[in-house]
Amino acid sequence: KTIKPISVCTWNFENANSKAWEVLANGGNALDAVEKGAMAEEADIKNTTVGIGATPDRDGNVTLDACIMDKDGNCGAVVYLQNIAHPVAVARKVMEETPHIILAGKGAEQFAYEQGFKKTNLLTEEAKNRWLEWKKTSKYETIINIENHDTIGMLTMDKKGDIAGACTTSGMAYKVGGRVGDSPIIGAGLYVDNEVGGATATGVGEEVIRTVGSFLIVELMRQGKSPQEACEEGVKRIMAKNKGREDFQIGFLALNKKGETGGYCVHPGFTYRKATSAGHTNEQVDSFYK
Ligand code: SD4
Repeated sequence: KTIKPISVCTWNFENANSKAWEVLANGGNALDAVEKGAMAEEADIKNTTVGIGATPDRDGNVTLDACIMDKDGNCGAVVYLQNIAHPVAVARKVMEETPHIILAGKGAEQFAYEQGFKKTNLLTEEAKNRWLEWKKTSKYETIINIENHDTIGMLTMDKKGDIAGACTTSGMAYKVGGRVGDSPIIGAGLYVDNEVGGATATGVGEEVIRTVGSFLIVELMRQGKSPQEACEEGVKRIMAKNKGREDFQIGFLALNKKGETGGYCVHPGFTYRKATSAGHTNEQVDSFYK
């Protein structure tokens, strides 16, 4: 049976997903594909939720969260990382070069310098001006599908049929200083089990952490659900804890060993990008609220 490589990521991140696909199409492995794909998004100054150009916390500090997970269940993460443009690459170094899984804040930053990463100012003039404007009212609310919702979660399967995943973000815009979301938390924002598949999340991380969302979705697939059914159940679990609440978005994306994908979200608007040898597409995702 021939295995068909595939790359998917949250939202319509064409460049990032094309980058990951390029790695796979050239015979590269799933881990390199997710790292290179996620790094392409981190480098994009226009994305205000990932890497350079990201929106700061309410004190004006850009703090980044990222994680990565490979086919053997190895994983690495950085949380509350400042001044480093490629947190996903640092997360990979944590996985490969230390006996640990998560490094935080100053320690993560110091480790990054030791690994050869350069100090970079992540706060662009545009982001700073938007923050100064925000400070006039200091109203903390998330605008569904617009603000706070451009985290990239990426899942790939290579020609050997191995799966890897990565997730990288600056988290919620104008978050409280020190806040860490779901994205770098293994099992919440990302989970991969090479026997079953992988899942990743975007949206209000607090809700994803409460249900250990990505781990839940992988476990549901292990029990026989399709990626689509598993993502629907994941969102339903969250909504069961938030009866009647309509003020937040969550999007889940999943991939199984057959190369099947699925996604589901709370509100219409979440999409994912998919690349296979058949082409590159934007996939619309069904939602809990219509
Ligand atoms: C977080 N889940 O920090 C992230 C935010 C996000 O698109 O997904 N933004 O809670």
